[in-house]
Amino acid sequence: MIDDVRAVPREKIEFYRENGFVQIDDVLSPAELEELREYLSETMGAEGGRSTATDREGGAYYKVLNQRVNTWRDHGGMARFVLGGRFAHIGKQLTGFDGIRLFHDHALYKMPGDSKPTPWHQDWPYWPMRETGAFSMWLALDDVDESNGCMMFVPKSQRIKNLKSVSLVTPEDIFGQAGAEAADRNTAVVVRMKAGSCTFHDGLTFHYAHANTTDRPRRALAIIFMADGTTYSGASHLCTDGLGFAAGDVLKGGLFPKLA
Ligand SMILES: O=C(O)CCC(=O)C(=O)O
Repeated sequence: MIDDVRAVPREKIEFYRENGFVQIDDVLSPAELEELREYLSETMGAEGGRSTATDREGGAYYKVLNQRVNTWRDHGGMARFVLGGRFAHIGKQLTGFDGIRLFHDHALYKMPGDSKPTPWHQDWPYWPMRETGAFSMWLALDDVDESNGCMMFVPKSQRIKNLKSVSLVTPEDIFGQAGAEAADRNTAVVVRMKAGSCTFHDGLTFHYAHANTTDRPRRALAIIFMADGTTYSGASHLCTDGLGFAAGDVLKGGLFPKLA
């Protein structure tokens, strides 16, 4: 397991709490990065299994993201990285939560060819949670910049609540929603990173990813974590449907393990 506990510098914690995102460099060693690339490639190429590919080649969503949810349920090597506590412990320090549970992971490839940007959105409105605070770790498996799908974040936009989810395929302008007036896209921070580095962002932080204009996939792994004690809202979601949760139940159990 990738489960060592790393101390996060105070200024990184303060930056996350103030701005709703932070960049953490070199969370994987070169050897770990190579190992994860191999597992990810095996997972993305596999048929069947317990993970879910959200679209097929040629589909509108696929042009935004070639995505596979819950790779850890398919591949022991992916589980080594996703369930290992390294990322969860960084998230625990950033958020200050008493405990951190896994919500899900997803492999996020931005494919070459007819690539579309990931439009500006917040993540939390897609998640079936009553409490805010859940967050994502987004790990670059390739060097990323504006040419192949690096992310941008609007600082302090995590303070904006009660917006509606936007479609990633036929994008609606989130900045035009009532309640979003305080978010200014002109303040967005472009986050270029080396492979093996990552960002953490709050589920409410406005973010965007550029289209991939190169001739190779942009590979990323994102892991979504939530505070221990987060409760189910009752909304439908791929990761909770059919599991018997009632609105108000704590999200826990074997598919949502406590990792930190
Ligand atoms: O990888 C991308 O293009 C977007 C990722 C994203 O929106 C997220 O991880 O929340």
